[in-house]
Amino acid sequence: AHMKVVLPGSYDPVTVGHIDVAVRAAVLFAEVVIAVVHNPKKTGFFPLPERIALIEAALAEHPGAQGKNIVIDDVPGGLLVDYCTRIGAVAVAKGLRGETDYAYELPMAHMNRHLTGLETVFVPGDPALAHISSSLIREVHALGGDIEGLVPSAVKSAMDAARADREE
Ligand code: COD
Repeated sequence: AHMKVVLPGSYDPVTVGHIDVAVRAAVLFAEVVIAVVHNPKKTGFFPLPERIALIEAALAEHPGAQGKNIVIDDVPGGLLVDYCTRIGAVAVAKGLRGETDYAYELPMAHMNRHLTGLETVFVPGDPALAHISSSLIREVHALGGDIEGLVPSAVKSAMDAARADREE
């Protein structure tokens, strides 16, 4: 069977931590769907189409992603489990940076299994990348800190351009 896994997130913006987890998941599953979830309550930093374009650029520039079956899709709203049913995914995969991620993710894993029987697979992230989150990237960048190496180069360029626009 062609086992498909969904890697959901906000990806605002995508980081090298996200890409590392996607590449690991691609070793386990025939297809990895990076699913950009639209949260109507959040006005994100990047609009959805740009988040998707930046993930595409990130995959193109990451040597480990070459030849792997990693695709990108958007989840327009509604329950993640319903999206997974619609596309025929067997599981959701979540990257874990540490205990805090686990504590946050476990109830969601239980709830998703309660709702439709959808399973969750936890993928331990690279400990060298455990300090990287989209929210800290946005904060450090906004305050003038260096995010080189923490995000794909396309993301750094796009964030620098967004800041230059704001300062104009
Ligand atoms: N190393 C390892 N893993 C990482 C790293 C890193 N450096 N950085 C991020 N990750 C993992 C996170 O642990 C997370 O699992 C994933 O990457 C995505 O992270 P974000 O920050 O882009 O996305 P979130 O946390 O905002 O995404 C939350 C969801 C959108 C997945 C969640 O809210 C959801 O499923 N919403 C859909 C609506 C729904 O069904 N709700 C009910 C859920 S029970």
